[in-house]
Amino acid sequence: MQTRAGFIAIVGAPNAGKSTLLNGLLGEKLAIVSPKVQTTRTNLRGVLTVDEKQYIFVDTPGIHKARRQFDQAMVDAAYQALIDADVLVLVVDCMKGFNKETMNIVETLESIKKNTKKFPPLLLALNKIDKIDKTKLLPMMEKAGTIGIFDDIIPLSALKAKGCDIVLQVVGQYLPETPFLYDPDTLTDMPSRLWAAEATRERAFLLLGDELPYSLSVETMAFDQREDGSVEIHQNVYLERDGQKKIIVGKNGQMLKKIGEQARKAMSVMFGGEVHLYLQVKIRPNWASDIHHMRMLGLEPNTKKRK
Ligand SMILES: Nc1nc2c(ncn2[C@@H]2O[C@H](COP(=O)(O)OP(=O)(O)OP(=O)(O)O)[C@@H](O)[C@H]2O)c(=O)[nH]1
Ligand SMILES: [Mg+2]
Repeated sequence: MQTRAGFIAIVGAPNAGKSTLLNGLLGEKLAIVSPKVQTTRTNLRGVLTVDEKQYIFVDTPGIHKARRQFDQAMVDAAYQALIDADVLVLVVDCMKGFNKETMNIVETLESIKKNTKKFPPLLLALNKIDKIDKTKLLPMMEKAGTIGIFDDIIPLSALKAKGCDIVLQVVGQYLPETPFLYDPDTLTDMPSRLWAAEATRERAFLLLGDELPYSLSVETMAFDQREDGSVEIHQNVYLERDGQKKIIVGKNGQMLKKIGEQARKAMSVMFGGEVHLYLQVKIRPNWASDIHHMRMLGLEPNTKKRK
C-alpha cells in the first residue's frame, strides 16, 4: 500500500477558529478553544490516520502584530509551522472577512511564495458560515478568488464540523507519498502534562470572562499514576500580580474550585480514568518575558522584530 503523510499547518488571525477546526478535523477535543483572542500559545500537532493517509495537523497561535516578547515568540512559532508545512490552511472568520489583519497575513504569504522555490498548496478555509447570511458568502468567495493565491477555497463551519470532510479530501490529494511518520493510533505528540495544563487554562479562560488576566498561565508540577490506576496531578496557576489572585480564587475559593472541577472532568475523559487534581495559585512577575515558561511551551524567545 502506497502511504501518504504530511504536515498541514492551520494558520490565521487570532480567534478565526483554527483550534476548533483542528478538533473538527480530528473528531476529538484536543486543542483548547475560547472566545478570547490568543487562546493558543504554542504549536500543537494532531494526527489523523485514515486508510493510507496520515494527516499531521499543526494548530498554531494567531498571527498578529506582536508587541510583547512572549507574543512575538507565539507568532514566530506560527511562521515556523507555516515554513515547515506540506500543505497550508489559512482560516478566515467569514464574519470579519478580508480585514486588515487577514490581509497582512495574505501579504506575508504572498511574499514568502515569491521568495521560496517550493511553496506548499494553500487552502482557504472560510470559517463560521453558520453565522453568516448565505447571500454574503458567494461575494466573499469571489473576493477570495481575486486574491489569486489560494489553490482551493472551502466554506465551512468548524464548530459544527460542517465541511471538514471536504478539507480532508482536498488536503489528502496534496499529501506527499511517504511512509507514516506516526503510529496510526497516535492522536498527538503533546506530552500529557502539557495537555493537562492547557485543560486548566481553558477552563480559566472560559469561566473568568473579561476579568481574565492576560498573564494567566498553568504548569503541571507533578503527574503520577496511583496504585489504583487513577492519576494525581499537581499544577501551579501563575499570575503576574498579587492583586489578580482574588479574581482566580473567587469568593470563598469558589472560582478556583469550579476551574479545578471542570478541568478534572476534561482530564478524566482525555486520560480515560479517575483524576485527582490539585491547583495552587502562585505569583510570577514578568511572566511575559519568562524564558523558562516559553521554553516549557516549546517557544523560542527571540528578540528580532517582524513587520
Ligand atoms: N459560530 C461559530 N463559532 C466558531 C466556529 N469556529 C470557531 N468558533 C468560535 O470562535 C471562537 C474562537 O475559536 P478558536 O478555535 O479558539 O479560535 P483560534 O483561531 O484557535 O483562536 P486563537 O488560538 O486565539 O488564535 C470560539 O468561541 C469558537 O467556539 C464556527 O464555525 N462557527
Ligand atoms: Mg487556537
